[in-house]
Amino acid sequence: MHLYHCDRARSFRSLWLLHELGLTFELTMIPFAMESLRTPEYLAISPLGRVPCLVDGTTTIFESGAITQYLCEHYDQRGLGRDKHDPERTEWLIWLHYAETMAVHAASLIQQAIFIAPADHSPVVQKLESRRLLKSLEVLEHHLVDREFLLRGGFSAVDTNIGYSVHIAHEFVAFDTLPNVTRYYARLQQRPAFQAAVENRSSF
Ligand SMILES: N[C@@H](CCC(=O)N[C@@H](CS)C(=O)NCC(=O)O)C(=O)O
Repeated sequence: MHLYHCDRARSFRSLWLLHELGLTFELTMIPFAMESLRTPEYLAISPLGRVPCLVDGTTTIFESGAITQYLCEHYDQRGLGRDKHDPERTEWLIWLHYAETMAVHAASLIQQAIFIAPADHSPVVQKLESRRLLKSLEVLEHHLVDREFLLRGGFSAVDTNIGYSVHIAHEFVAFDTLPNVTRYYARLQQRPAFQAAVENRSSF
């Protein structure tokens, strides 16, 4: 199995989950820049030139949510997925996709920070996206009032998707009004698989 990853990008979710599942894989780091992601070689693997992209034998998968679902359906020996008969399946799916709802706001802020020259930064976009990101975190804050992880059944793969969104949101939004999210983030940061992903490691 082979994962294509950029530092701080959504591919963090897949890298973290590969570690949580205890899988062996190869990691290709790509600089987080247009010219590195749009080479003909990479576009042949990932048609929009984005990360993550996972190649498993003859199967190529892009979209971080799809990679989470694929890994759980094919390689979950640790109970991190929820199959369609599981009572927590619907909730698992909601959080899997909510992770992207959160991430689009953070992605817009990252774009301003990385891809757009400072002279072209838009304070309006920055204010609007920060506010919408905070609103999306408030939903999580409310959900985490009586639980340690997203599902009552304990840590699951969707915590890697939402966890990345929280991890990246932390760079742009103050967490002072979010005590439950703050504790949740601290819990996630303690996981060895999270730490391995922060260090872009392919094994730990
Ligand atoms: N919905 C996709 C989004 C993928 C995506 O946009 N990834 C970003 C990194 S976080 C990327 O590759 N950006 C490069 C670009 O926009 O050119 C997913 O969840 O995988």
